[in-house]
Amino acid sequence: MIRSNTQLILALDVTDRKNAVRISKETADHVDAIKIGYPLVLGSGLGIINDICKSAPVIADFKVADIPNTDRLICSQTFEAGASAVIVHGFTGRDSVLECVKTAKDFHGDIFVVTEMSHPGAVEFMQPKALELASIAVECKASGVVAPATRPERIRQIRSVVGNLTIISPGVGAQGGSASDAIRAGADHVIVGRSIYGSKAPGIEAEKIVKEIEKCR
Ligand code: OMP
Repeated sequence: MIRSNTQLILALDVTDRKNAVRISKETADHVDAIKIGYPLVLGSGLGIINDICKSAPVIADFKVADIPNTDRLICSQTFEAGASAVIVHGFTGRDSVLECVKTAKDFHGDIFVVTEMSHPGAVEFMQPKALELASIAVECKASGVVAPATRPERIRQIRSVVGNLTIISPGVGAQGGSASDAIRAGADHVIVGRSIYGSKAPGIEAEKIVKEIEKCR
């Protein structure tokens, strides 16, 4: 389970193990979870999940998007390695998402389904289907969805579909979105990467974002 204290999730997209462990320790008190993905796992190996989860619950951002059997194998390897949650795509359809949710249950883990991504290209194919992807997450009983902090109005619309599912929202800082706007629009957590891990003092930077979020509560 990810925590629900600060509403901040760190996206730890560095590739070097030593650096990753240092940043995770410096930011641990300010984050509800640390999201890691291909950059760090390809750079440091799957064992990095176990290292990082000493500081905070780990969300594995593998954007799983395959046939159900392969999805099951990917999710079970990831939960076995110590992850608390896995991010999956919904465009592969209900059977694929359901298999991920079923696998997560065996490990008491969470699945987050991507709806509309935060980058400009997401308007081409994802935006027209985002609300349907959100409703697939609801039907499959996923724990939550990923929705774009770069478009707070879309977070509002996605919230109206997902009810009380957890919304985690990337795109703050380097991609132009604001933490407070995303939270006000209905996000439960914001995901922040470069603005934190790229700064000289990641702990202080994380604390600043948490204070910004606290002001809009
Ligand atoms: P920064 O742009 O550096 O703050 O990092 C954002 C993080 O969120 C990266 O790890 C992205 O891969 C991830 N992300 C998005 O930026 N947009 C999305 O729509 C979805 C994700 C994600 O699934 O986490």
